[in-house]
Amino acid sequence: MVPNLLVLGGTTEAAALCRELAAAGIGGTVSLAGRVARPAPQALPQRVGGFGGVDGLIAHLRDNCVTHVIDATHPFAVQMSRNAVAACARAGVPLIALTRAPWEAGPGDRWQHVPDIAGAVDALDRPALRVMLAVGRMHLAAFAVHPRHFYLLRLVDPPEALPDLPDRHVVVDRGPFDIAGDTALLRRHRIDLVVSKNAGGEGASAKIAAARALGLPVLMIDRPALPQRSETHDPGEVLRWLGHAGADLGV
Ligand code: 3Y8
Ligand code: NAP
Repeated sequence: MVPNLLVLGGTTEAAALCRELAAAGIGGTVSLAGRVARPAPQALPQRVGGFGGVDGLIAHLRDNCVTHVIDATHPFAVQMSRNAVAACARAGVPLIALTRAPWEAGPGDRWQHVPDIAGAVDALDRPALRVMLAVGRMHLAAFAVHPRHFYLLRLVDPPEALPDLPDRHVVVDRGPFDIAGDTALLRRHRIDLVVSKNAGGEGASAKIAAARALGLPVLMIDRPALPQRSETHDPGEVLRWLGHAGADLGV
């Protein structure tokens, strides 16, 4: 069949996959939630906004004659991934996830693993520190229970309102980030501790390497559990999977 893909995007890997699909002349659409004001342009036609839960996604698959779904969302985008598994199973549309391996601590890393955002908040119940809180905008309010710390916040968009973190500095920037830049940022703000999701991949890893270089501890937020589905870390495997799943790739 002639493929008509739906790529659930929002990551570096999704953007790279879209470039490969477009170069191969494979038709599809990349989808974003609409979390940020000016999403980066993508190599495939883009749709922005939720589908309306599982039923909304099923209707989207049907109404747009989607032949295959590639879930290339962030490992912390668990609701989207759960919905994709449920919708594709009910609609009978093949699904594969393009993910990236979690980071693993190496020599020189001083990581304390916590299970989730709440675990990171609990782990900050200690005397005043200077904390780089690079977990985005959506979870900042949870940290307001520990106002004594200085927080270096990095956000994609200028914040309309910020939770009650009285001692903070906001950096508005979007990744992918680089090690030299993040090392300078940690130094400039005399950071004692970095809080990070275990995003994996390259785009968010600079702050982890910078913390290692500066001998700083990291509160590493482990990934939430994701539903069982076909997964790969390799965009080339996605193209092979498409061929095996009946897509006529014209090659
Ligand atoms: C809207 C779409 C690309 C994609 C780039 C990746 C790398 C750079 C690093 C830090 C950590 C953080 C955050 C981060 C990174 C990539 C990737 C990644 C982390 C964009 C994008 C969208 C989003 C949504 C945004 C979240 C936020 C998370 C900032 C595009 C730029 C912290 C994740 O303001 C908000 O509401 C922001 C929300 C979800 C997490 C949060 O809870 O706040 N990403 N990020 C996507 C959509 O609408 O569907 O414009 O490109 C994409 C990228 N952000 O093309 O190279 O692949 O992970 N994104 C984290 O890792 O903790 C920043 O500052 O060090
Ligand atoms: P989430 O909590 O898993 O999803 C919440 C709802 O947002 C979903 O049920 C869906 O709404 C909508 N949604 C999420 N991703 C979507 C997409 N790609 N296209 C269309 N709708 C989407 O999602 P999230 O963690 O907020 O992540 C949102 C986006 O940011 C995703 O594209 C993700 O890849 C990207 N991102 C997230 C993080 C992170 O730390 N969470 C980091 C980097 C990038 P409906 O139920 O209405 O369909």
